[in-house]
Amino acid sequence: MVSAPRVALETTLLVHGVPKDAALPLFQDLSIRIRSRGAEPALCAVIDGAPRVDVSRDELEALLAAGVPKLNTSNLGVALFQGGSGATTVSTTVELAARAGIAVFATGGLGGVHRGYGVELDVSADLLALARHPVAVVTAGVKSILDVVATREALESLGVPVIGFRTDRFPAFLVRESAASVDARFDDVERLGAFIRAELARTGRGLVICNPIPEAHAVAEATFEAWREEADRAAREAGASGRALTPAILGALNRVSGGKSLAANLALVRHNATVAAELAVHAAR
Ligand code: PSU
Ligand code: MN
Repeated sequence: MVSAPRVALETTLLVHGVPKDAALPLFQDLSIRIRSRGAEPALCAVIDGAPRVDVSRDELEALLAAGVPKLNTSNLGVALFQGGSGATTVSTTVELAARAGIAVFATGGLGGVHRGYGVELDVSADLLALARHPVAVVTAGVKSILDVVATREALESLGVPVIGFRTDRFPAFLVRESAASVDARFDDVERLGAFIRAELARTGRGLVICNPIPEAHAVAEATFEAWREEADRAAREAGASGRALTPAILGALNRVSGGKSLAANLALVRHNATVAAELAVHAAR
């Protein structure tokens, strides 16, 4: 019997991106959705120095209890070498997934260029990793706590194809559209799956599949902007920087929005998992 195509999932989103009590139910929910479309979830992490793409529910529970660090491209190798454990971001999930032969990965929103570059430089390792590893990342665009237009430009500079699934606009996480556009639009899941297969084989590099947040859960841009400004201020006043900045802003956003940003975040991740599973099935044919 031929095994089902796998859909990679990341652990940073679960361990650092949502409140602790939301993580296990979210993982269960994503797993059910992925299986319902004929694929297998492949949760990625580093556990006791081993790169893993088959993390179980119990192992995730242990990672949550231990409060493991975030691993991006720069600290992955040290964790592996020293026998440590950690949660993979988009950057390290694509690395582990590619090595395991997994073609499709579902996340929430990509990391990218933080606001205020020019004053300070904070660019996510996610961007370069996409240009290096042959995995298609299904995302609701770029986290709109970032500079969305600058991030879109950076993807262009890195030569990463940015595909809109049923959209012409580059989505911005909880907001359905941004000022930026995509390289091409696909409306048919079978055709996009075939493109993913062809493009990964052709280049050996990654691509971004933009799947906007479902209309029913989307947040109006002005509303989001008001939340974001307050959350950004709170995170910076609390002294968050470097790897801690993104989780701090997401946590503050949840408080400032009275839980609405979290509900929207969960909705878009679920939607991405469903679409990713369908694409994985078609990409494998
Ligand atoms: N998208 C979400 N929630 C998250 C993240 C993305 O909806 O928590 C995580 C991903 O793991 C992404 C990381 O790779 O944030 C980016 O962090 P940084 O900006 O430090 O590279
Ligand atoms: Mn950063």
